[in-house]
Amino acid sequence: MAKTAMKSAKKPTAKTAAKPAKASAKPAAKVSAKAAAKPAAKATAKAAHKVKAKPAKKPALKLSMLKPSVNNMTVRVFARAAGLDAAETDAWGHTRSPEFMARNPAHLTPMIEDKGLPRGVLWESCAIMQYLSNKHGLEKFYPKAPAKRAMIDSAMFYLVGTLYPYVARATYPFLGFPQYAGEVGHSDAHPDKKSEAQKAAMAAIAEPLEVFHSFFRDGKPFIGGKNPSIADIRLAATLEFLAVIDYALPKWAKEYVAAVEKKLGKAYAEPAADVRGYIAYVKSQAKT
Ligand SMILES: N[C@@H](CCC(=O)N[C@@H](CS)C(=O)NCC(=O)O)C(=O)O
Repeated sequence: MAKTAMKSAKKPTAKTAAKPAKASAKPAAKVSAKAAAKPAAKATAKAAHKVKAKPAKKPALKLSMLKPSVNNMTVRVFARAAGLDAAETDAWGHTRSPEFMARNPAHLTPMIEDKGLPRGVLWESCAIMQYLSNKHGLEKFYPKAPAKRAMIDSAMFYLVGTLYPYVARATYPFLGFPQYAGEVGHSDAHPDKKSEAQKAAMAAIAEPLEVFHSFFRDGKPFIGGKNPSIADIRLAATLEFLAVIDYALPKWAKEYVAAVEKKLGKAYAEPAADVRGYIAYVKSQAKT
């Protein structure tokens, strides 16, 4: 993964190296007309300076991600919706490589790289969205007022700490993702026991889901109010996984995900297509 990231970082440098050759050819012609007034060496230096003034546009943000993951989809949607220029590196199969682990011992994606961070990298989808919102003053997604912000934080912590573990236990066996150590799904228990545990997790989803609706949305279109906040991006993305088990989402939840997608447009649809495509693939494999 680190190698891939380095490769993509090197590309613009190669392009940049090609451009000055062209650019310096043009000013050279102009230079000959003015040669009497200015020495060629000075003119060439000026031309080189002109080229330097237009550096190749570098992506502001490096994001290591896995396309089928809703944790990753969350940050991919957010980066697009917030207009942040993110260079995505597909970390599939690389998260436990020595290069990746040296930077991120938790081997988790999404992961961003940013010079301002004390350790250079940051993982955890919600922490990434909070950091980027703070850094770029994106109050539309993450309000500054303490009470409003606290509700967004509460919704996200509740999602990561309560809803997501149920979603993972219910869907990971079908997604082909490894389950968490210490859980029935991860053990060598009889398949009937694993199926029982999966069904129990699936049944447990309804309660926290309803809490998002009745408590956090509280009659508003989104947890954030009129517009989707980072908590809404996190929730809508999470619900995408439930399609793999044909979970019967309540009407409000279907309309809610559709509303988040409508508001965010391509910013949502593009990363969602990767998750949906993976689910469609997994389901097609299960049928054969
Ligand atoms: N709570 C974390 C979960 C991150 C996570 O579980 N990432 C998984 C993909 S869904 C991962 O990168 N796994 C790769 C590995 O453990 O090697 C978040 O919201 O970012």
